[in-house]
Amino acid sequence: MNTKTATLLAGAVVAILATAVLAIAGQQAAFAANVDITIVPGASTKTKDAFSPNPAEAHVGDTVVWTNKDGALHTAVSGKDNKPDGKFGVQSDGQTPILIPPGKTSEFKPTQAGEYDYFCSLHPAMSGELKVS
Ligand SMILES: [Cu+2]
Repeated sequence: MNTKTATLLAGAVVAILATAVLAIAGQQAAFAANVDITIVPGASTKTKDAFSPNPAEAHVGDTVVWTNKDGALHTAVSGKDNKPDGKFGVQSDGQTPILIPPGKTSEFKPTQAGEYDYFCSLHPAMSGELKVS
C-alpha cells in the first residue's frame, strides 16, 4: 500500500465514522419531541375545546408548547378548579400565572409521567389535560 492509498483509506474511515456519529446524534434528537397544543381562536368562551388537542399526550423529556392563536391573553396553568398546583404555567412563586399573549408560546418539559390537569387562570372554564408517559 503506498502513502496515497493509505491517506485515501484513512479519509474514508473518518468519513464513515463521522456519518455514524451524526446518525446516532440524529436518533437521540428524535426521541425528545415537541408536543404542540393550540389555544384556539375564540378560546375565551370555550371550555375543553379551548385547547387542541385535548387531552394531549407527551413523553418525559418532550417539550410541550402551548401556542396562543387567539386574539386575547391566556394562560396554561397546571392544577384544577382555578387552583394552581405549581407544576407548570406559573412563575417561581408557584402561584403567579405566566401570561401567553396572542401569537406567543409557553413551554413545559415534563420530568415525571402522570396526568396533568391545567386551565386558563383568566378564563377558568378553559380546561385541558396533558398525559405524560
Ligand atoms: Cu384564557
